[in-house]
Amino acid sequence: MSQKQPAKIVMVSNRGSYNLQATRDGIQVVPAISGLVSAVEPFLREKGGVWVAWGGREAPQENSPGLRLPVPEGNPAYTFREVPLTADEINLYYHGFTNSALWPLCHYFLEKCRYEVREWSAYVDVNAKFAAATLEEAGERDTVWVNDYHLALVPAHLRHRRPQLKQFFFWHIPFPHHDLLATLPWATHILRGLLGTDVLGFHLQAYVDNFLQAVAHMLGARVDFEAGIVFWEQRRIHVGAWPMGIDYQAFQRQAASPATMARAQKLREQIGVERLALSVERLDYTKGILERLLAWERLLEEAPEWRGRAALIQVAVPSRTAVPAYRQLKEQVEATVGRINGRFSDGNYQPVYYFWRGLPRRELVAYYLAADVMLVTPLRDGLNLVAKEYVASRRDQTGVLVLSRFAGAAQELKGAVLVNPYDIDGMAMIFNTALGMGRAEQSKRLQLLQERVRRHDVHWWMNCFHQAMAVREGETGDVSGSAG
Ligand code: GDG
Repeated sequence: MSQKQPAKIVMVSNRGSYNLQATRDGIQVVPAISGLVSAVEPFLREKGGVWVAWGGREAPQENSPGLRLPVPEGNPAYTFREVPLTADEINLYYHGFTNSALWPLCHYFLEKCRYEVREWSAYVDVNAKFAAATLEEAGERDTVWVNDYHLALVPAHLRHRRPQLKQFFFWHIPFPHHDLLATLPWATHILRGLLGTDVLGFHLQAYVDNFLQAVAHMLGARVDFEAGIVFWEQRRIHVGAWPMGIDYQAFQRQAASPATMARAQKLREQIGVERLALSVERLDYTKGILERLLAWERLLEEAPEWRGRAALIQVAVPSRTAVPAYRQLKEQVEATVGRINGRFSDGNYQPVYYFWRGLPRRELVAYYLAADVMLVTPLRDGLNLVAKEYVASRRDQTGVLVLSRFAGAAQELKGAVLVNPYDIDGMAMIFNTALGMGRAEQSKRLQLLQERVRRHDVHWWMNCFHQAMAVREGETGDVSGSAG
């Protein structure tokens, strides 16, 4: 890569802005949906750069080099660089170590963790593969931005191979206390891997604190807890909390579109109840879907006045279907939905509408608009963007956000009604309150929520990243504390 080219961003994440699907007519490039993509893609479109990611398909051969594609098709603005994974790697690294060890561990589901050396080895190899592809794409002056628990070893690889490369790492899920982290036989490798970066970002100060304590206790690293700095191998690593924001104005615009409003109206007419509740998430055991359904059932038992008058739409987006825990959860959720509908359906009334599919973005916003109450009740969640998206879509400032106290977003979203998703009776009571909340209180709460989500939007979040990197370059700013 030429030194004369302007510095660019090289994004690195397990799944990127596109998925590659092998069809009979060749490779189809399909835009991917995720909070990270919504946050960062517009920036890459504007400034150019490279996105290094697994395209979600099985590599055609053992040593496939990986496609390099100008994207978006028709109006290319940046490059998508594929890191091809073999069937074994997908199985051991992705379904295995990342989703059956790190994911449950970081979400405090110790009983779901499986620690297998074969899966760990695959994780090590795949991280090396990502690092090699990144080094092929990054010039000396570029900034590399690595994402999430799939790629914790990449920073150390990059530091070793190219010490001067500017690096930022964002960890999107909770970071557990070191007592829990210590159950992972390779925990110190994960910590050392992350310390290869210059700046390390989390959503919450609590995750920052857990990380700092972990490196102090488990690696014996010197840490300035106050300033959020780790002193490691003659370098300073800045660690900070920057809760991710959404594109607030884009949701407001979408919600104002006549087509979206008409769709929301139609949806309400079709369901035909006085009060509509909604939940949208990947079908994941961390999201508390089963517990929420049980609380909905309890509500209908204990507050029979809602029978015939309130319905819940549960959108469960298929996710990690190759992992047994996810398949098992799907069966449990579907059996529970069936039982509740069997017990309480009457004439045209159905208490739960369940969809096992993702919705197109436009449709999603119509659902947000149709819902009087949004139930976001994960058992544990790094942040949760859906809660923010609901808030941003409610232009008329009605609607109630019911939010788990174990979602990172609960720290910021002060107007939400907080629940403990482990307490089924308590949750049912709060659903009752939320369904019956008067307009004046709804509006007071939503104003507070919108103010926060509007100010701390995706532009604010990207700016935090720029400031943090500026400090790394010794220019200006303050990365030491929490910006949240
Ligand atoms: C991880 C962390 C953290 C969902 N269903 C549909 C759909 N979505 C979009 C939402 C939102 C995104 O996917 C989901 O983001 P969340 O934050 O809610 O949850 P995770 O997927 O678990 O994300 C989480 C996040 O990373 C960011 O750091 O907040 O804690 O677990 O943007 O809109 N989009 C469409 N149809 C759907 O049916 N179009």
